[in-house]
Amino acid sequence: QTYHVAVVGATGAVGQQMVRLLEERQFPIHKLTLLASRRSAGKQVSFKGETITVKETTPEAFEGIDIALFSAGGSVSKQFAKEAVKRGALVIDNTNAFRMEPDVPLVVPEVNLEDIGKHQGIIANPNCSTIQMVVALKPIKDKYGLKRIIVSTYQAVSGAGNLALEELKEQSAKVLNGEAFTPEVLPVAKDKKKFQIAFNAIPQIDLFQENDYTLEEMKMVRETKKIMHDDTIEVAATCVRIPVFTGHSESIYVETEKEVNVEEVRQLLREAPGVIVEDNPAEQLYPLATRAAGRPEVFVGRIRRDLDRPNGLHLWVVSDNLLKGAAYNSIQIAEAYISKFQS
Ligand code: A2P
Ligand code: 11C
Repeated sequence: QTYHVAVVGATGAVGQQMVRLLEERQFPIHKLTLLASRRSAGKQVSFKGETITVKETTPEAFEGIDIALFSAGGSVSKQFAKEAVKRGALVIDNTNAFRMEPDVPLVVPEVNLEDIGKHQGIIANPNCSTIQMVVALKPIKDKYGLKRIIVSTYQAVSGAGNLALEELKEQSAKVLNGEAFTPEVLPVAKDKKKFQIAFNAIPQIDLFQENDYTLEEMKMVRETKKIMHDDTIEVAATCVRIPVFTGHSESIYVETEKEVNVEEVRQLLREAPGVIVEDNPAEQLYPLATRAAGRPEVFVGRIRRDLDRPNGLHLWVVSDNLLKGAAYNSIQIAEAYISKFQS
């Protein structure tokens, strides 16, 4: 069987990766529809040697679509995802629009594949920084139990989209050339103030919430509990944007129920699906964003026991935010849906 697939946000940082992966993985497609805003209607994209013309996203554009991959921002998903479902599509949504709704599974295949079976037309793809963290922590949770997570992120600008990528490139050149500039995109397009990202670190990703955490930080908290089916895990996050193009890095501290054994943790992670352990201090081997970019796995290293707590563990976790954090995870969900859950 083959499918008519739509990518919504096909011209964006994630959408472009979705199109590339659909081609590269030989996803069973007989027709690909590429949708974006009116601004991009008429743009041409090549797919398997053919040229596809991007169309404006409208309710009617979803007629005949079997699987719709959304990555055009939460407001576009809110406006169109249900229109797609109404017309018979399965929606895999890579935005924050429906993630916390009880009847929408929030899926990382390495962690909670079985939740796909509960969908009512929409399956949500978690936030990039959550995905790489739960992939690394799932084997640890299964073996030792997880009481608490404290995570600090070092997130790449591509997480904020193509405009943010352009801003980092242009600003970096201007700083090096001593030219003046006005920040326009980061930290958050929809917030009042903008700050320099080149040669800087900005401790704000998305908007501040009433509790003084940012939305990105609260996504990591809520999504982790939902994906792991455990509201008792204590999670606190600090999310920081750094001038890296692609690849989110995370310093994660966890407290487990049972005492951890570092060599055993390394072995567990070596055997874990989707994980590559890079951990050898003697050889200066540890995960790097520059090495993770372009790869689908989650890289884990710097694994060490806390100096004071026998059930405390520190890890450094890196992954390509556009791939495992977004496009690749969505396509894994689509592939699992086709092979295991289609009725
Ligand atoms: P467009 O290129 O036409 O603006 P990024 O994450 O890189 O910023 O990309 C966002 C994606 O979401 C782009 O493909 C963008 O299309 C798309 N998009 C933005 N606004 C809309 C909208 N109102 N309707 C449909 N697609 C949208
Ligand atoms: C970032 N994590 O790096 C964000 C991007 O909820 O899917 C993804 C936002 C989301 O800016």
